[in-house]
Parts: sequence; C-alpha cells; structure tokens
Amino acid sequence: MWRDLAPLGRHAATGGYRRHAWTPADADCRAWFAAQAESRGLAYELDRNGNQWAWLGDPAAGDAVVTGSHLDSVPDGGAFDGPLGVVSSFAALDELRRRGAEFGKPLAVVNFGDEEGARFGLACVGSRLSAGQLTAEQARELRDADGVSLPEAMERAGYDPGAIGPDPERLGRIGAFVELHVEQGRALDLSGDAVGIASAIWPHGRWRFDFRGEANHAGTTRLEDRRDPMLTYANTVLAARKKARLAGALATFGKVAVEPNGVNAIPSLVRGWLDSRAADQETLDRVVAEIEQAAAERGARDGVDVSVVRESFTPVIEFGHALRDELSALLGGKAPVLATGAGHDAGILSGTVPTAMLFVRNPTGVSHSPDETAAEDDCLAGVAALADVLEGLACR
Ligand code: HGY
Ligand code: MN
Ligand code: MN
Ligand code: MN
Repeated sequence: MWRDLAPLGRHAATGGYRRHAWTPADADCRAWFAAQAESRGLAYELDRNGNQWAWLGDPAAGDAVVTGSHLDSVPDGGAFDGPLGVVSSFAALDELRRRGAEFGKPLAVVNFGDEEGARFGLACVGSRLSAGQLTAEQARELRDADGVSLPEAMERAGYDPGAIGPDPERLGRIGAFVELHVEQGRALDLSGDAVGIASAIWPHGRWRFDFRGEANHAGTTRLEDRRDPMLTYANTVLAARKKARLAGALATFGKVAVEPNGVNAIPSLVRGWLDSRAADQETLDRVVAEIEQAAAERGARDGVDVSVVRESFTPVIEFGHALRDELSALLGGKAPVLATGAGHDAGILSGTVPTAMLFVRNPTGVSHSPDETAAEDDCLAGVAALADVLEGLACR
C-alpha cells in the first residue's frame, strides 16, 4: 500500500531511497501529492516555502485540523519515515468520508518540504521557515555538497523562492496539527501496541567538527612527522561513543568529508558531523562538551587543529497535554504515551500551534534504512486511529 501510493519505488537507489529536497525524486513525490489532492476534490495549495496543502473546506474559516508529515528521505532511507504519515492522512480522510462524517472545521493534509535536511544539512526547512524558526536570509545561505543554494535548487525545480519566510497567516488558520509517523524505535513492539501517542521529542542537534592537519605523502612521510586529521577524527568517534554510553545519551558521527580524499595522501582536512541527542538538555550539553574536549586533547597530541560549529539545534519539545490527552481519550485511553529522539515537523510547529503525534508500531525499530518497515495491519490501525482523532477534532 505505502510503496504503491507514494511513488517511492522508482527512487530506491542501492536499495534505499534518495528523495532529497528539490530533486527529481522529490518532484515525483510532490506530483503524487497534488494528484492525490485533486483526485479527492481537495483544494491544492503550494505555500511560499514549498510546503504542499490539500484542503477540505475553507481555510479562511480558521481553527483548521491539519494532518500530514513529509515525503523526503535521508540518503538510502526507508519507505515509511514520512510517507506513512502523508499516505495515512489521505487514507484517514477517505475513511471519514466513508463514515459520512460531517466536517465542522476545515481539514487539511500537508506535505512539509525538506524535513530530513539530507541535501542542505538542516532538518525541517519547510516547517522552520513557515514557523519563523529559520529566516529567509539564513535559508538563502544553505548550500548542498555541490554548492547549489536552496533558492537555486528551488528555482531549478520550478519553484519561486522569492517569498520564502515566515507564514504566520497560514499557521494562524490551524487549530490543531496531528502528525502520524512510523515509530523509529521498538517501544510499541515491546509494549505490544499498534499505535502510540508522543509525549516529547528529545533535545537534539548537529555539530560540524573540522580537523585540520597537514597534507602529505602517504608513502614517504614518517609516522612521527605526520599531522594526520584522520587519526584525530577516528579517536573522536571512539570518544563520542564512550561519552554517550556513560551518559545514557546518543552520539553519532554519520557523515564525513575528507580533503583531498586521495588514497595515497594524508588528508589536510577531515570534516565530521556529529548528531547528538539526550533525554534532557543538561545531559546533551555535557556529552557534546566532553566530545569536544576529547577532540581537542587528541588534536593537541596529533598536531591537528579542531574547530566545532553547532549547525542546528532543537530544544526539548513537550507536546501540549490538552491535545495529547484529547487524542488519548479519542483512542479510548489505551494508546501508550512515549517520547522519541527523532525530530519532526510536529516538533517545529508545536511552538506555534497545538500539536500532537501518533506513532505506528515498527516491528524492528529500524529507521533511516531501506530495511525500515511496518506491518500492513499496523498501518491500517494507524489510519483508523488517525480517522478517529480527526473525526473527534474536526467533525460535528
Ligand atoms: O533526524 C531526525 O530526527 C528526523 O528523522 N528528521
Ligand atoms: Mn527521518
Ligand atoms: Mn520523519
Ligand atoms: Mn516528522
């Protein structure tokens, strides 16, 4: 169902998906979204930041109930992270129509652009711009690995980046936003539940570590004469794992760039990106500081300069209890409530509109991988739960 409904299959590169912002794969997903809206007679809108909306009812009436997620992916990502939420939103709307629901408020399905930040390095670009958490100036500075700026990428994809920026009027129309998402963990699998409700998103961020050494010949430079940044980087990766383990936090160096990146050349520069997350701010701050210190100490030994830039950060998101409890009641009080370390557009929006999240069981917990999966029955249970929630929030 999910691979058919959202055109993901064509973009499975080396087994995983590469639906990155403003690429042809993204364009296919966007075309799919517009077609889904049109086939249901929903009013389609593309907003100033490239987010897509499919409206039932008049948005100007306000107090809209909005549901949706994202369609883009991480490199070699899976088929469910994002698309499950968008597809389930359309399917839940279909279910409400089957039930003969009478809508007392406008309802919309949304696809937020560039949630994963795979191309430009910042997550939730579409929702951050609309919520005013990323300025147009900051967005214009974003560049991909080929030096293409976000506005250029948008233009090449046929979108006008001229008006990117805060969208308070549109977000002011929203009375409640509910995002359904595949769980990126095994809590529901362990508890034996198909659907859960989010309580919070851990604080998390991305830090860029630059390790600058001295380029030299791999075949003629004595070990004692080297200033090898790869050595410092490798020891920093090991230190990050140790510090995170000791603190009960998470730390991942998942992306690296090496210059000049030649097999027979000692690098001049190794650039490593740290993703770190923890259940509370104090732990996160401490772990990152300890990793920075370990990098600096090892760099001093290796004759390597280390500099660190925090590229993005999201403080802890506590989803409001009122909407969360309303969802719980609408689901009969049986759905477990759980926190997550994964960032979401719902987290970004929660600072602006009442927001809640539903999670669907992931039997292996695996995500950000082609192996991500969810059982059909659980996906359908997610649709039914979302329909119940939307009916309770938007219908007479
Ligand atoms: O990285 C995250 O936490 C999310 O999947 N974008
Ligand atoms: Mn993701
Ligand atoms: Mn996601
Ligand atoms: Mn999300």
